[in-house]
Amino acid sequence: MTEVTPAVSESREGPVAVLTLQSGPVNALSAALREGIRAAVERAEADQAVKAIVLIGGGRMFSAGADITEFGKPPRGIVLPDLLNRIEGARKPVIAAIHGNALGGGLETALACHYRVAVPSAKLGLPEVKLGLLPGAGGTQRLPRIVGPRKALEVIVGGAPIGAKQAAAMGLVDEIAPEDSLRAHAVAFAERVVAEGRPLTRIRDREDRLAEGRDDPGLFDAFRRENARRLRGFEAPEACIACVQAACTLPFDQGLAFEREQFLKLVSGSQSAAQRYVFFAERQTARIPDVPEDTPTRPIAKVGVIGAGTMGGGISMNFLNAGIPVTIVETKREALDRGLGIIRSNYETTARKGRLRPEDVETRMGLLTDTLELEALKGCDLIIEAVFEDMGIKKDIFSRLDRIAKPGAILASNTSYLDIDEIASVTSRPGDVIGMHFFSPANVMRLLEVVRGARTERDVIATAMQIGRTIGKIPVLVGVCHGFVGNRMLAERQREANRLILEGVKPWDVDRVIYEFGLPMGPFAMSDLAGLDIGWSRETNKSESVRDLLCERDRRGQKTGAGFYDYDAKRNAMPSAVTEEIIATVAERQGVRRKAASDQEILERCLYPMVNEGAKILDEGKAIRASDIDIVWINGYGWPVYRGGPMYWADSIGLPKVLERLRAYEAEYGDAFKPSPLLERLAAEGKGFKDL
Ligand code: 3H9
Repeated sequence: MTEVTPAVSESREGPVAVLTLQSGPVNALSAALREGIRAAVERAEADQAVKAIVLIGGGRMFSAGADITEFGKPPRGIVLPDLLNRIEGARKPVIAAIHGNALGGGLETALACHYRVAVPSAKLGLPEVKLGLLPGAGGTQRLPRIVGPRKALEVIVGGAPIGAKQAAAMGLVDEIAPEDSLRAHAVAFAERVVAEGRPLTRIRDREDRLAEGRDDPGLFDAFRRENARRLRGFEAPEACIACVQAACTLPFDQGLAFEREQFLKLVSGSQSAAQRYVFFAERQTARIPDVPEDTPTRPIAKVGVIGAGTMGGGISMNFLNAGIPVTIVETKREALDRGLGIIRSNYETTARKGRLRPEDVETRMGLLTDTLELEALKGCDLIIEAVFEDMGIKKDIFSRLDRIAKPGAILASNTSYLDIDEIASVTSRPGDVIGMHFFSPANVMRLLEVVRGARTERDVIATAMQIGRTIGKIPVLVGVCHGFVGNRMLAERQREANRLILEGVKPWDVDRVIYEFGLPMGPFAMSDLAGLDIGWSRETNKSESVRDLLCERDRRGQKTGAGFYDYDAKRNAMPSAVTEEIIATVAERQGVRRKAASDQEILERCLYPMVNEGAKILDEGKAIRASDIDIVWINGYGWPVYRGGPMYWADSIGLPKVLERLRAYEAEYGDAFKPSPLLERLAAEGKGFKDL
């Protein structure tokens, strides 16, 4: 007989039954845990000697909520809403004792209790919206009854957790317990409730805080308007808002029923499936088959950054934000001063917006040393080169670094395209060389492509991945190839977008289709933002492409007030007749046949080659798994998370269909659309990238 560890352990402290949740690393509310709680609560209720019940989490936290792996499977055991109604209806006071996290169903469980105590470091939140869901166990009905609908909207639609002290200020937590004695404090609290004969406060019975929403029903539409841009394309936020609104208009039980109906709709929909996939995919990126989790890492106490331009400055800020000192090197004083000025003004802007304390601006700037001497990097544990994309310059820097850097220092390049192995070849320590490709703006974008060279040591890889996480990035390991994963796939889209406009599709129509699909902007708006003259110069100009001709006319993108689009003083983009004329000229010179394309064709021709390239990347082993590619696109390029990334999206369409369209375009346009052997094979076997 196998022994089953009970999901809930029961103990007694005088008249108080203490029920400790013990289920995996995060106390996810699986069927076993739900049943365990129900049984333990019922036993405690039936026991005459028990006067109050404390629910507390064993291990790291109270609970991270519903077990996400159960969604999409047939329901087992008591459902969470019923369990929580059962707890709320208990005839003895139930007290939630919270440490670590109380998230989603975890917080909903606490809300069903009659009282809540928490340690100061605890985090409380309803992050369901990030999984394409809504709090489906009473959260949308109970939270507004305790904090008011306005705050409830922020917490539920925002999805960000709040600290225990803030939660106490909102009335969500009744008492703050000392950090190291939660259990004893919660038991004492329970004893006091019993001794004083305090009532069983059931949130369901509270109406007072709902007045805010009843007196001002316009607040919901105002919230919708204020957040429209951020929430574009997502289904869950609107459902969350509708539920909070329902809390103000319907009796509690009807509100619960409405919430349940909305939850079931979302949980069976495609957006939540994609967002749940992304949740696990993000965690997968840390798993590298030949670099196990216990691989030793090198300590990183001091970082050097070469180049104080936009990238170098942004990269430095990440480390300063994490309290790691940075030495930043430039070749010219003016460039260095300009770079430092931008870093400072970025911090000051953040402080003005109230997102950074003014004294922290100085603390962070105080961690930054500026210098014109590369030798100053000799004490650094990690040196990141972020200079112009030129192999000659990079090789020169790395051969000098080889002489300067201390033994064991990690030498990283922020190159977006160049061959890390060639860069490493000029050093006597190629095992210490790695790519760390940040995305612009480097202090904001969460993606970090960690580029593994042929000879990069495993502990160097482990260290780069770990330091990436320390500075708040999502590091994804990729292999050496032109443009790595992200830019290599982007190049496919860019090429096809350019072909489309030569055929007569307007750039703004290509951009519109991509934007409506859910990306933040289309290829031409993106080019204008980045600057059309990256890698272009008047001297080497061949006047062959649309870009060449735009640059010749000084239409170099947003910064010059014109590029593919015309821009007004507020940088609003407007279609441009000049661009249309330039495109027509180039198309005629190149003899491109003009033809119309439907929105569907625009979408397929821009995105299917990316998927195809992703398949080649997998086939060549340049990405470990398809979901890593999805994480690159979501976090580096703003691929809509509710579509799960390009590879997941292709799976959801069905690879046979993608293959069929690629073949059709191949017949018309040639090799650019030639399906990759991997895609052919998976389609033939009726499989998807998810099955690799
Ligand atoms: C919900 O509650 C719906 C209800 O309203 C309605 C129901 C009717 N389930 O992240 P970590 C796994 S929806 C299953 O590395 P950390 C995770 O995959 C839920 N598994 O730890 C990982 O597994 P592995 C709303 C989960 O310390 C391991 O646990 N709640 C769940 O960096 C450790 O996780 C949320 O959205 C889960 N709920 O971060 C919260 N949570 O070791 C989701 C985690 O195999 N969770 N796992 O890779 C989190 O945000 C973070 O896990 C947390 C801890 C901040 C709690």
